[in-house]
Amino acid sequence: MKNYSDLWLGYKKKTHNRDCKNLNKISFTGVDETDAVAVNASEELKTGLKTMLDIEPEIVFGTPGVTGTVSNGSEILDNEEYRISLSDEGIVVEAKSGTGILYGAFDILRTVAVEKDVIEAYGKGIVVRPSNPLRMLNHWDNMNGDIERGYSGESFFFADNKIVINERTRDYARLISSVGINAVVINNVNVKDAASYMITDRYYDKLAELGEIFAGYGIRLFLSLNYASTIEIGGLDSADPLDEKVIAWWRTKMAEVFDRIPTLGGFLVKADSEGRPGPFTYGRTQADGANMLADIVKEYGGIIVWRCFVYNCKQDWRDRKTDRARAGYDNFMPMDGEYHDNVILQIKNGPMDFQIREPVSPLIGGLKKTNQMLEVQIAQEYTGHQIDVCYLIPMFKEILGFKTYCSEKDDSVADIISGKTLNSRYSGIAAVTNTGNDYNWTGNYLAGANLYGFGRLAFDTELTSEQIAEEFVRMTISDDDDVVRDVMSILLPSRAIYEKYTCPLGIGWMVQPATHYGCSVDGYEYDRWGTYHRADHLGIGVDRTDKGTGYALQYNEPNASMYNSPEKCPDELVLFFHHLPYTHRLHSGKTVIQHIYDTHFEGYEEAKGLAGKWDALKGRIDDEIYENVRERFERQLINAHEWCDQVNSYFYRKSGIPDEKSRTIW
Ligand code: GCV
Repeated sequence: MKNYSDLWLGYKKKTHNRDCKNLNKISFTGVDETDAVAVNASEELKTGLKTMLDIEPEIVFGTPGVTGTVSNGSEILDNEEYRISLSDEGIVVEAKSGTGILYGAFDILRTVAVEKDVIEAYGKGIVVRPSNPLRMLNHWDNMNGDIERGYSGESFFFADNKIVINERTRDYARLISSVGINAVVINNVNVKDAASYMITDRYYDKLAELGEIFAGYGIRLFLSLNYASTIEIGGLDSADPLDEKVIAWWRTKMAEVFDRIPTLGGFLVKADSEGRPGPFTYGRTQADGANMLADIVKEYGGIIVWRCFVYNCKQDWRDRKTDRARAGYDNFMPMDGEYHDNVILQIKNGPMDFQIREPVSPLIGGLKKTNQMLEVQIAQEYTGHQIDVCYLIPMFKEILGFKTYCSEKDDSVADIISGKTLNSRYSGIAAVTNTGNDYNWTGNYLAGANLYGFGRLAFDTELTSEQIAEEFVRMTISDDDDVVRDVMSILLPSRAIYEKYTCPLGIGWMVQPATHYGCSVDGYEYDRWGTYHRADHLGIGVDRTDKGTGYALQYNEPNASMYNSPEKCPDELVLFFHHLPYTHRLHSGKTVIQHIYDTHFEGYEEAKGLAGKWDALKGRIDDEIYENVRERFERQLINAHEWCDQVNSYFYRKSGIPDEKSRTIW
């Protein structure tokens, strides 16, 4: 008996497509039986179709290299593209690689699982090409089994400083490849202690085994790297990227690493960030550090994903000049064009840190000659800890759709990370993941929608939040149309509701510093992290205009002018960019203070509405799922209630302005 859920690979009995003769014979064209990924695709199809429809398909492997797919740019995408068409007697899946075939197989299984008609879906033939070359999950798993910002149990990769490989490992690979993930970083970006020894004999065999399992599902294994490994494990006294001894050490080390872990894709590096070592110590730039490693791993086909989360985390709260929001741009823009072609800069979606609302980082669309990757977070660090329901796909859609004005056309974030805008060699999207060894993988069962949705969206940025939510519900909870409608009506507004009862108008933070869950309006106000709301008795917000920190000017025009002006700035971000009186009137017609009161009262009421909708599902869905989410809603309501009352009371006490509607404020 498995101690974990199959999630969307649960393959329940289906009624539609039972008489579809084409499902009896599925031909794979472009690969043969020697391709391990295609063999896994065939197994998956057999299991899925047998369980869902009681069909035992004949799988016919074709000849390698006869595919008609054409190359148009990215080698990764060429290999992952697939075509599905109907033949007289069956279905043909065509691709250049086993991975393309596997994605085609999962496409068919999804069509059946959501009860779509196979003939209709493939009758005219489809060609599917992923939107982004790299679609990555970043685990923040520590080798002792803890997960930094993990809300769903312990790591399933590590326990007691050992690597764990079991049935769950393969099923994890199946789950994430089924939604199109093709890269996974298994360890925390904060590489310390045992994790520094990941690139030593202690772990090579297990990593090689893990890499093989992932490779069988078209996924490349990546590791987070301790930038100061030369000191930490190499016995040198420096990690200066220009020091010959350091370079020589890495050369030898990387030769060994890629020899022992042949499937390795490369490394993720957090340097000069929150106490982690980096090139700044030696007066070198981020480009010096990234390029040194990239040049060495290049001969093994490796890439260096280098994080841009570099800022001063020891700020004095009295200092109004230093602005953490500026830091990414200030530290990385000056070297645009200097990063080598197997370096990718991984940029958090906002300039601060995964708040419920932030502007898009100006680095994205600022950098014009550098490979870029967007980093989002599905681990709900600031968005409810997988206790509160917060379906994040609508937020990711907004980010992807953001127009950066970096070029005359194809200038959205989605365009840039797809590689189209800058013709980048490598690009894509990564999510800090939300999984752990809980039975349902993600703590709150509904948080599974973020894992599912991230993968689907990374693969196809055109999908809508609604489409993704519907697929998730149909494949994991129920096919019943009423249930699907009801669960979707919980997921879809949940991010907006979470935003309403937490921090207003883009200001962010106001959380308990120790956990990042629960309200504490001044929790970060007098701390060193550069995260302030600057509220006084007259107003609130951070002046990031040309008269303040100047952050707004880091954007391309017309975004810079829009954000720089309190009149033009969108309401939802107005306190991120401006310090405004409580009486300032928003575009909505409300004053800032009335907006705060209204959204908090509404947010709490709406959260109760979501919980009520969930209650009404009792008996209509699996009891275990029902109870799991019900219990979390209970906690969410306590949380939302606290946020509502604390925020409203705080600002009433600061401003002295009463609520127009005379509701209870403490
Ligand atoms: C992995 C935030 C989190 C840290 C995290 C860091 C990062 O500061 O609170 O836990 O560290 O971001 O993204 O590196």
